[in-house]
Amino acid sequence: MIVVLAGGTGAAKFLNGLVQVVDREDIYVIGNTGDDAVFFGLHVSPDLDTICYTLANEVNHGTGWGLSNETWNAMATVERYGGDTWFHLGDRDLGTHLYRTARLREGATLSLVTQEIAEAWRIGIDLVPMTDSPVRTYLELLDGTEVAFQDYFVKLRHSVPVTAVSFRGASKAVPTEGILEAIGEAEQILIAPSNPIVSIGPILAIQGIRELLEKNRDKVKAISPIVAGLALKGPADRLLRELGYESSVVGVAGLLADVADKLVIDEQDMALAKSISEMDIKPVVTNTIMSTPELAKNLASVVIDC
Ligand code: FO1
Repeated sequence: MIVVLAGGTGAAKFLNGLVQVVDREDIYVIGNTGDDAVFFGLHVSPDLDTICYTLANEVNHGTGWGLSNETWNAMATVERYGGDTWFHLGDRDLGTHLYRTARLREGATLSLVTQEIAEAWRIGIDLVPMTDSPVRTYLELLDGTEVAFQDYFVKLRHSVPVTAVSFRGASKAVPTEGILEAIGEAEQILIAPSNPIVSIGPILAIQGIRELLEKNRDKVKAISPIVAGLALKGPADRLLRELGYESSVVGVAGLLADVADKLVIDEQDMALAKSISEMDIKPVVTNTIMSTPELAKNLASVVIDC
């Protein structure tokens, strides 16, 4: 079994490559829920939904999140009333949040509801939230205020400097049932090319997960989401710098060296391979830009075989 720690769009693209080289039933994805938020009373799990929609080939390719062939009539009505519409929930996507919220209210766990949603989309992999407990990523801004992840990422367009990141609830959260066993049994554990601070960080903050990865470090391979010092999408490069890390594959290696034996980096970062190997993590150099499903497949096969 291949266990994958995954955030949002970058992880989803990588998984779309992985399912072309590994049988879907052998893939077990631990998804970040620190981005989760409630809008209009509805529980939204963006990273879980992005993975689900992408593997169902139903994701909106323009944005990398939400559903294709979307309409925005419900939001237009909210707009008419002057309601908050900065977080865009399409009419098709709303169905997911209506169902998830109703099931949670009936007492179902997030992991059970996620399994029902994944099965309904026939994605064929195990998609498991990192915990069934509430964990929320907060970012502290220069003026000392703390904002929830979506307020930072969408409302503020992640255009504000960050001084600290915290995962509220993580210290009390236990891993979803089955996660620790899956990590223990896995032939390989992959850390997807997601933001190491706000997408992978929350997963590693759940009791027992980081420790178990350290114990199984020889099976862990990470793919850098940073190429030539930049994030391909989102604020990973700025967050690294703002939180005192180098915005480079060396910075990513510093963050993940305790839990990963290998770090897959792009050819553009070939010159940094030596510095990485001096950090006790083995560099694997290949093309990591997944601009087509074919390239995602190539990356996945390099990762599996290295
Ligand atoms: N990202 C945006 O930049 N703007 C949005 O309006 C937005 C809405 C949205 C709705 C559902 C969903 O599953 C994801 C959505 N995202 C949106 C992406 C979301 O912010 C994710 O957390 C990021 O992709 C980071 O993983």
